[in-house]
Amino acid sequence: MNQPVMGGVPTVNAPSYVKHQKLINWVAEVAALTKPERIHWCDGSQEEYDKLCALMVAAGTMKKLNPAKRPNSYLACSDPSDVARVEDRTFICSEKQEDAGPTNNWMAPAQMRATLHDLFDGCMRGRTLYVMPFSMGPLGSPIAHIGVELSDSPYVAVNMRIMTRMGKAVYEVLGSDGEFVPCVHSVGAPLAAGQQDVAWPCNATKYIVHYPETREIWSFGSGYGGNALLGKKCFALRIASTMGRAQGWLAEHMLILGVESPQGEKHYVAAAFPSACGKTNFAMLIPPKAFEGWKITTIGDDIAWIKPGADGRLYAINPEAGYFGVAPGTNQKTNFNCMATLADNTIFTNVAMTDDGDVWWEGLSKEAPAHLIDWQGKDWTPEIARETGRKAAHPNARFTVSATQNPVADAAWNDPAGVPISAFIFGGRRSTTIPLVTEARDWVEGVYMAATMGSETTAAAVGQMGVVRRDPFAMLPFVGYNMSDYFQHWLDMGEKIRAAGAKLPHIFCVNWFRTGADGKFVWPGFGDNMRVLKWMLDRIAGKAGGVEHVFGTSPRYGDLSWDGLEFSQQQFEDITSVDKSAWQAEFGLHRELFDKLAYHLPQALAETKQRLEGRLNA
Ligand code: O2Y
Ligand code: MN
Repeated sequence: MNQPVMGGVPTVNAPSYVKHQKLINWVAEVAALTKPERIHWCDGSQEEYDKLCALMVAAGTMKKLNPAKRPNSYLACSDPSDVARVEDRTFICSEKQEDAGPTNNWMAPAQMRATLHDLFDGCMRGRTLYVMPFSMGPLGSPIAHIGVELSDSPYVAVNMRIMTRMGKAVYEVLGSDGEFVPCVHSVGAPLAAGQQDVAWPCNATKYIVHYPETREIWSFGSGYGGNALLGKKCFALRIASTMGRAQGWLAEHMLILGVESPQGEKHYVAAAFPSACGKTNFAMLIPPKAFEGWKITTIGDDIAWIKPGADGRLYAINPEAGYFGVAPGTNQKTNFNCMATLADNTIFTNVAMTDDGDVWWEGLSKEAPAHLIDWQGKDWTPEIARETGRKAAHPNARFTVSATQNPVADAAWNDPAGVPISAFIFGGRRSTTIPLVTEARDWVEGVYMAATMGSETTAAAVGQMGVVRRDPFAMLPFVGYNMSDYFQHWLDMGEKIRAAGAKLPHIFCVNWFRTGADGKFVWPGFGDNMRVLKWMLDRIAGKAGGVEHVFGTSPRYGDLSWDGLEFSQQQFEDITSVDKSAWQAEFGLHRELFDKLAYHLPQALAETKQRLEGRLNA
């Protein structure tokens, strides 16, 4: 890892297998600016991963978990100030402000470049700059794209190895002049000569910056999740959404799952939910006993890249290679397959540690252990929790684990061709108003449903929790350009598929989260969501009934299969009823959204709103 230092900056010393001169020059440029002590070109090997983990254990960044309980696994605990995505510090720096739109923070690129230049100047002093080539999607897939992240965080390097196809093989696809998205990341904590490092270096000043026109990402000050693993939200959603718009494809905040009937009929559906609404659980769902013979398999749990295939249909890949899921609430009952996935080879972040060297988080077991070390390194007992309300794990605590460990990974999860999408599902967390499931009457009404989605906020982003915010397509923090142009892109994609004579995916809107008078969820959710999925497949096959209402078609009580579940007609009413006054208020909120997005708002959506409101009031 050590390299000769020339005038305070290490020589680049690219390995001989790196043939891409532009990439080598860029690494040299960034090194000249950031002034790391050494440069390490990641090869993505297990040996490299093990060495970096050992280095972090020695530095106090990670603890090795008891190998008898959790083989090959680690716990990292972040600085308490660095625990989630920072949306208020996330910027889309397009030349024109209107191209970022009213839902994104914006700064002129030249001004941002000047600000970042000062921050990045010498920011890696005393640290190693890791060069990480990665493919989002199977190597060489026509749907995949390549990025290279430069980071001074070994935690980022090991997480990127799990979350992306990272390493030497990427250079073969890149060749001498292949395209890549340059991603620069620093924790923003330079070390003076002899200065002792802290366990989780970071900086109070944070910038997560995207230049959509030049397709670059620069991230400063945070070492956590979506702020630092730049292949994920920054590339696979914000930058990729701009690439998709220019090139005629979709980059979406969607899980992808396969659903196969006992007769062997198989469909793939892509589903968008806001952060921390149970996407990983849905992607790994186990059907209830009464659904003997039905199989659910996972392609991806968070992001989908979707391109038209030769037959005009939409084909999707999961651009990621692992899961960075929320730990709290995950247990054998809520997500058995996930717990099996986490049995070994996992990095946990901000969960608690048991006295025998394993991990624990709220919701893992009914009873908490008598003693834990919490995510902040403090003693924790159930009594302390009762007295202070202090959680053992941070609510946004995460696991990083390879998709290959998922026992229900779909056979095609790594298929470069992707899988054909039969339906899109859009969901939000709403305690009132939105019915359990509604099928849109057509593509435009489906786009309207997705565009006007709202959801109660969760811990995945810094900010107030539990307030309803509009979250179009579950993409509010992730569209890398003007939201109204994004709506138009969806409408255009529908037109293109129709023009190609291909079948359009059906569009459904779901809400698992309606609550009763006691404030508790009425719908059991989890495995029982299979009942809703089956209705969708039957709709696609043209064999399920429903009732058409103002916003589309929903099942009647008798249209869902209730085998093995006691769920009364009244309970069904409670989660499917369409309350006129609640919907009038809802349309008021749609109007507020459309007022905000008035610039370039597609006429088709304004007309759809008028038509639906007219129907409601008729
Ligand atoms: O950076 C974080 O705190 C996690 S954000 C995240 C991670 C995995 C999947 N989705 C999300 C999200 O915020 O949507
Ligand atoms: Mn997500």
